[in-house]
Parts: sequence; C-alpha cells; structure tokens
Amino acid sequence: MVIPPALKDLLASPKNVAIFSHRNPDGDAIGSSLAMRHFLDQLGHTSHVFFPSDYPEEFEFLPGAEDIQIWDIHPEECKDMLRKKSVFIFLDFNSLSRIDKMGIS
Ligand SMILES: [Mn+2]
Repeated sequence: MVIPPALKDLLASPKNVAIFSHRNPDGDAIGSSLAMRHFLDQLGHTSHVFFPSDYPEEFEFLPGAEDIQIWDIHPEECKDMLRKKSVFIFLDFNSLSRIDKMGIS
C-alpha cells in the first residue's frame, strides 16, 4: 500500500483515531471502515468506527463489527469518545451531509 507522505507524517506517532462513514451504512462503508481500523491498530494506533445509524445484521460477522459505535443508539457515549480523538477519517462519502446528526452535535 502507498501511504501519502502527509498521512505518513501524521501517523508517525500513536494517534487516537475516529473513522466515520455514512448513514445507513452499506457493505462498502462497513468494510472500508473496519479495514481502516484494523490497519491503524496494526500500526499501533487506537481507533474506533462511528456510524450515524445502525448497520444491517448481515454484516455482524465481520471482525470488529461488534465494536462499531452507533450515534442513533448511544449519542452521549459517542460524544465522550470523540472528544478524545485527534485524527478524523471519513470513508465512503459522496456528500458530507450523509454524516447526519453527528455533524451538528
Ligand atoms: Mn456506501
């Protein structure tokens, strides 16, 4: 994998990372978010995946799916966790409005 220099610099020391994807997450949102989480964790970072709304049951088997944070279900817990994050990664967005309520809180 080729990592852009600016991203490589950012991730040169351990970071606490939030990974976001869109409301009504589909397979590409879930797969890309969890893959990014596992990649970052392997590099020694701490990361969590945040979705505005829940994902379909058919994706529960994916490694790490049980640890995805759902804003609609636990907004206060999401806020507490997000306050500690210093790097924010957005995956599978064609419009930032799809972040829904997470964007205005
Ligand atoms: Mn998608």
